[in-house]
Amino acid sequence: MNLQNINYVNLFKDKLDNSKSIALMSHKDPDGDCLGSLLGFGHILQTNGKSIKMYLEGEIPFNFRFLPDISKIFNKPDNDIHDLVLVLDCSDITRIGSMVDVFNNSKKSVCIDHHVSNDGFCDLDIIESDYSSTGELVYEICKHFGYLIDKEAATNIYAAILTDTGKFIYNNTSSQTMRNTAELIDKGINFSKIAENIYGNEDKNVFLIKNRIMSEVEFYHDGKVSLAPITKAILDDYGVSLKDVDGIVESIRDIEGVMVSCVLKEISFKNTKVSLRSKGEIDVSAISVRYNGGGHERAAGFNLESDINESKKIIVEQLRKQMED
Ligand SMILES: [Mn+2]
Repeated sequence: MNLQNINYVNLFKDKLDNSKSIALMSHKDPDGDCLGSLLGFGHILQTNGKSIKMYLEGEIPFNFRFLPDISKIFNKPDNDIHDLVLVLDCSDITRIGSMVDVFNNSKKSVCIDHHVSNDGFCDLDIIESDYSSTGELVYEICKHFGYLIDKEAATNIYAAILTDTGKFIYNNTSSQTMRNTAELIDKGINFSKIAENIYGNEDKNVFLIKNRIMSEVEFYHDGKVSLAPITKAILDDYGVSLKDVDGIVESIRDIEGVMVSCVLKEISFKNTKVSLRSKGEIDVSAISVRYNGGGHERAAGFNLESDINESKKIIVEQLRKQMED
């Protein structure tokens, strides 16, 4: 247990103990941590005698539909009034989308999150940015409360940690993450099956378009920059949507000699989304702040009010300047 601020965690326990009905929600466009922390916490509370209801806006990605309790998630807001709402893995309230109605109808709110940028929008905000994932934070809190954590809950928590640590390789993976993960394995989870479900189920057209885009990767500045544009035309060719095509910017970063990778996504005629990844020597957030974007040294993103070809010129030039500094 290394939760820095044990006081507020105990305040949280009082709120839980004094609540009969609890709503849980996480962010729209769900990912592994969003789903794993939501389902894991929901399951633990239910196992420990609480009445809960889970809410989430947006379609559940195909590869996460194996998660225990997934069918118990409500994807539309309702008029139910809850004593307490728990918001997981959301750095600001806009992330819950239309579930804001359920949030507003709840008597008390608690946020549990690991994003540094969290703006503290609940009555009690438990924000611990040292944690690999919201799932891991939820796990430690529940352990601290002495809640029973069974195999189904552990499966969900494991999925959260696995995905938010990039399969335990990002530097948010701590030795404590590994100890927590070992405890989850001891609860009997089938960790290789979990990984197979999440990572071994890519849609065929998504697989094909990614390979096509990567085969046309462009290199600049003596091979120090790799760049891949994703146009609307190519998405139409393969019948996939932009949100399905992720991971390319990481793949083209992992090439020998490349210091920064860039993916350009054509949102509309004068709107291009830029994603940058760095191996660490070049600070890509220095570029994104110039365009009102966010991120950190190794991963940053922003939008340009230019078409995709113009955006390419701007980025290649910005990266040249950044490398000369
Ligand atoms: Mn997360």
